Amino acid sequence: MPFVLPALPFAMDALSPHISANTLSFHHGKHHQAYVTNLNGLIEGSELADKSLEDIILATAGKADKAGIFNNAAQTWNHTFFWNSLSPTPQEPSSTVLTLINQAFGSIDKFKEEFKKAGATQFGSGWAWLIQRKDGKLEIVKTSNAETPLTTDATPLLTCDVWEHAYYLDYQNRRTDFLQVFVDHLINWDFVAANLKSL
Ligand code: MN3
Repeated sequence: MPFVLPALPFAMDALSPHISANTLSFHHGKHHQAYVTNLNGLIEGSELADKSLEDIILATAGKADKAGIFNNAAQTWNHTFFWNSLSPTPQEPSSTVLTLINQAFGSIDKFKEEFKKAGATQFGSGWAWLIQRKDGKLEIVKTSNAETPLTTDATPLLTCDVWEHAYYLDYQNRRTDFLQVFVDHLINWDFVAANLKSL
């Protein structure tokens, strides 16, 4: 079965004014859709055609001759994870999440600073992530282009897309302003809590 673009988990205007309906309509309806369409075209009739998205990502990661499939599969997965990382209503971290944040970063404000820094210093296109290591500790990492922590033994908890298409219509070149809005207004802390692995 071909992959299908998942519906956004909120209305197109639900994140306004932080992320406009105009940005979301292009980002979801054009960019995310293109990754899904490209992926379906690339795997059609191949041994990957009946595999899960996660299995396709793992099977093609790091293989130069499969870069096209990896890029489109990982971007399909990363974008769905990004939509779920966003909340239309302000949220606070649960006590469990807050304890882990404080252990790893010292405070929620320090977490926000480090997350913003990761996104701002990702040269070119990519992603900022909050991940959970195998020992349970939280960490912030950044990845280039389509790269995703899904291919490591860490558990992704939260992501912010820092490709220009994620923010340019609303913030132009001001990626840091977009990241500030993300950490202050948009984080879906319930999603972070749901992604924590039980130790
Ligand atoms: Mn994007």
